[in-house]
Amino acid sequence: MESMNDALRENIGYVDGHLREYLANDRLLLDRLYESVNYTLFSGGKRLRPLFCFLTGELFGVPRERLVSLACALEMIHTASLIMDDLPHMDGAEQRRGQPANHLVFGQDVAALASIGLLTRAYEVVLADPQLGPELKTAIVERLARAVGMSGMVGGQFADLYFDASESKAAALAFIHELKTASLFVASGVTAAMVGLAGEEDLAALATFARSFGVGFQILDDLSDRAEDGGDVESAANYVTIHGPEAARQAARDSLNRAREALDHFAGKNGKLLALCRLLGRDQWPESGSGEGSRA
Ligand code: GRG
Repeated sequence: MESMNDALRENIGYVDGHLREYLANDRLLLDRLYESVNYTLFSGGKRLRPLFCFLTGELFGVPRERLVSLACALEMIHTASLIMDDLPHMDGAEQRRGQPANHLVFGQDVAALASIGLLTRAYEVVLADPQLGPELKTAIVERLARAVGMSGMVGGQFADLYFDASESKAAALAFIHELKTASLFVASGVTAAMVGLAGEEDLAALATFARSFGVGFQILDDLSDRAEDGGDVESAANYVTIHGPEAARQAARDSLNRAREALDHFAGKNGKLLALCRLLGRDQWPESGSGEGSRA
């Protein structure tokens, strides 16, 4: 477990170095826009989607240097979504990672532009990457756009905002989690595998893995939000508020176990991704006796 923690830390430094290059401001008049972008981009994110991308690439022998633009693009998309999610007409959050939300520091107008600017820069850096051929780049950007748009994060956010908790809760929640959160993990894995010229079966196994990982991750995130506010803050409908923390913990466990089962397809080279699943779920069940590949 320690080694995955070390990998996480090392990964943050590696990704941050490249993100700084991609987000360097060379226009005098845009200082405040870049400040807003960089304020949230460098406020302590775990860089999980880049790591997910790199670890998936390793399955296909792709060195992370070849995945840098893609990994940074994924983090830019993620950050853009957080800035937008915090805006008053969305989640209306006042804090992000223990600091005032972007719009409270820079104003809603600048925060909205920072979000769209980052999202657009994500596509730009992939398309400008000389390491990736034109067909591959186009396919990657198409896959990223699908994960972000109406059939991905935007659709999931919409469903989350207008979700009627009294109607078919289980199906609606699963739909929201898959679109809002899991779709970017699926894209992180699938696009890295595309760089590794993965075949259809591998891509399908990866998508199954990443979808379950992402759903489990979202439920754990809702659980940790509840732990932080002690259950006092009236929060939006989610797995925890609807089904309670015990059922939520079980659902997260089930999801992460499904993710680990999907990794059986990559037996022999799936150790790091399995370790990432364990790291994610370690507060939810004891680590003792869980060898590589074992189920909680
Ligand atoms: C892409 C601009 C854009 C919009 C898409 C606003 C929106 C539409 C979607 C919001 C999706 C959202 C906020 C999902 C929550 C995902 C989640 C669990 C985030 C927390 O991820 P961590 O823990 O965060 O990886 P850190 O802080 O480590 O980066």
